[in-house]
Amino acid sequence: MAYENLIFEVEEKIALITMNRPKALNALNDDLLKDLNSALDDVESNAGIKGAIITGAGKAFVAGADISQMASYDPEQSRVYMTFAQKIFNRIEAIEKPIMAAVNGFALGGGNELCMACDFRYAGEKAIFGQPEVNLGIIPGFGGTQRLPRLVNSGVAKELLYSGRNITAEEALRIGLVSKVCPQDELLNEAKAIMKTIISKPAHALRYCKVAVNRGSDSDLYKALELEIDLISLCFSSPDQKEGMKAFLEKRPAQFKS
Ligand code: CO8
Repeated sequence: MAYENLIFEVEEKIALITMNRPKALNALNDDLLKDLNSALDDVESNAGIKGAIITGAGKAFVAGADISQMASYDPEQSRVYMTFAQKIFNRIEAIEKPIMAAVNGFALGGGNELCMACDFRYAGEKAIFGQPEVNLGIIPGFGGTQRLPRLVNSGVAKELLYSGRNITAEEALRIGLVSKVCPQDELLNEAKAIMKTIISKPAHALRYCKVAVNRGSDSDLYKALELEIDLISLCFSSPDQKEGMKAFLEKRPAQFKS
């Protein structure tokens, strides 16, 4: 499918979704959000796609919600816009395939919220992160008040949310917002390399890891541990579990089917 505001490519079972509205630094207007939603349909339904990378074209990953679109909104219009964006970001967490962000530049407001909805983040050296909403007289609406304190500690999150200050890739690494900072020109290669490693693992194991972490972190510890038991029990019904353990015992590489 062709998209107007993003580029969708599939290479070696990995979808590369490049947000591509560079004249507005990939700001998330309705059209770009609709394209992203359709791209996620592809990622979810195409059995040939095992994982996805979201990145941005030009100097931005995503510079936020589209300020020119929302500047004149009334409360009801802002609710519709936020609900749509939140549904899409929630889908990134719900799709049972690994989805990472390769943050190439500005990831501000909705851009930081988009990368936080992904499973994990790599940053280029030039990436800039922040939740500058207070500077506009609003608070984050695409998940920032909830996902940021779940990823970094609550005090660090509040300092960033209250001050609206931007941080560099190095600071993002220090606070645990990203797992790796890459040389700018190597960002995509490094993202593809880790995704290639990840998708070589059995699909059911990846799926259950994602479900266990995402659902478990929103529930009480003992319920979450029960969920972990249910999911690992299910692993024992998979031929790939039999193959993985047999291969270990036979001292040879596993040949996974999924
Ligand atoms: N929305 C719309 N247009 C944008 C945005 C944006 N978020 N960011 C940049 N642009 C546009 C600029 O207006 C400019 O357009 P033009 O060339 O027509 O004037 C073009 O992109 C290039 O931008 P700059 O000239 O500003 O580029 P610089 O390199 O000088 O600066 C910055 C880059 C620092 C990223 C700067 O553009 C900036 O600060 N952008 C805004 C960042 C921001 O505040 N983002 C948060 C938005 S709010 C949000 O995401 C909350 C979501 C939930 C709320 C929903 C409520 C309904």
